[in-house]
Amino acid sequence: MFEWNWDSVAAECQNFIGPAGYGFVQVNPPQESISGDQWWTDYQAVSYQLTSKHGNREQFQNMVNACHNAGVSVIVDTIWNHMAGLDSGSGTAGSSFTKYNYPGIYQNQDFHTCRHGINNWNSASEIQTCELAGLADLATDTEYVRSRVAQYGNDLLSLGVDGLRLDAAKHMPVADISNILSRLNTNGKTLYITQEVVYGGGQPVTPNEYTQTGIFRFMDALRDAFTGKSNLSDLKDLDNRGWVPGSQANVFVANHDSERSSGTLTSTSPSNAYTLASIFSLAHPYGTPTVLSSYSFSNADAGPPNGGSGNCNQGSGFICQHRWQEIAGMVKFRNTVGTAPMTNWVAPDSQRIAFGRGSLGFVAINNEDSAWSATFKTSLPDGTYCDVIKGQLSNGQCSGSTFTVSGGSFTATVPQRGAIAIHTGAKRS
Ligand code: LAG
Ligand code: CA
Repeated sequence: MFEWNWDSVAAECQNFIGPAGYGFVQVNPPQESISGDQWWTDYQAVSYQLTSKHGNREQFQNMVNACHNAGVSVIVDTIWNHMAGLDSGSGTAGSSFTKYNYPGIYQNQDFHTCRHGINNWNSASEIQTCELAGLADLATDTEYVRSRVAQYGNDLLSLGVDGLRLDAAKHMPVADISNILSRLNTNGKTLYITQEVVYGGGQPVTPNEYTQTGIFRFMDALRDAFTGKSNLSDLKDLDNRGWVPGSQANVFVANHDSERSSGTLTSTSPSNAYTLASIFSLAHPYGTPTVLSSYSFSNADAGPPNGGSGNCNQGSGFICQHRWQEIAGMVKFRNTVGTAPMTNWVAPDSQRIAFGRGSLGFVAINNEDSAWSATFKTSLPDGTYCDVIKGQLSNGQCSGSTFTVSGGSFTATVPQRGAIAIHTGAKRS
């Protein structure tokens, strides 16, 4: 829920995120950061006080509780690699700082001695000890920094946080991250960890070194397929590409950085590409999908509309991808199919695919400019199913169209640049 404040996330957990069946909600960095209207001030940490543009400690705690009450776990974006890069300033909780001196927390000796940007991306030591975007790079190899970062992590866990996005993980050696993680008091809870390790061809720091990592090459592969640069039909098996195993992979169609970069899929991409890619990410067994929910902008630096008080009202400026029927419908599909294997794969041409997930669900994606009518073989039980791309099952009725499975097959017309999906959790009769 990119840039939604704590009060609005709390409400959305109860109003939609929980009932829709999402397992987790991921929120922005909650720690004190530099002030300013731009969204990226969050990534310039000033202290570990939970007073940010998104709310205070009490509001944060209230959000965690509200989401938990709605059955939703909470993932927090955390910044372990660096502190603010501005020469000086004061933070969202009022703390004054100068670069390399954040009073009461870190001083000069707590930062790596490389005091310039990363120039040589062929050098692991530059990537990990020099300054990403000029941000003061913490000496995560030292006892003090590790213990201080872990203290912050433990504070979040004490408030009930269930998972962490490790911002700029690529810029910290795996050994430093695992040392800090080992200091967390999880009380037996398995934390959901997703590490930001952007793949760079030929670079010495690779996602495969890290367990539990975001798969940026998944994002690129979907962009290429849905813009016709590569074959959708080549995305059948994603465990054979040298990416991390699916069980360790966090996949997404976009994140807050990619939607501000050129040549990426965004919610306004032509030919329904973003929606189709999102459907694919939720249907395919590889990885654990994240759905970005973001806001419209004309200036890439601009902070959220409505002061970050997120809502899905018409004209709010929040895009609310998490509420789109195609996406929310596929969340329930995924919850229904679980780990069932891919079955009955067909790809009659390079931009048309269909597959089942065991005997629990079936999806067809048509990335062509003409409709695709076909009879699909499936192991779903006989019956009439809601097309969850078009609507949901409520009070025994489908709000969209239906398909009828009989004797191991069903006939459907998949709209041009469209998809259909059925599953046993939305079986009408
Ligand atoms: C991330 N993952 O590893 C975040 O996903 C990404 O959004 C963060 O960059 C980055 N790492 C650092 O945490 C964002 C903006 C940057 C911004 C930075 C710090 O994309 O543009 O840099 O947050 O606020 C800004 C200015 C830079 C300046 C820097 C330091 O844009 O020009 O050098 O601040 O003052
Ligand atoms: Ca570093």
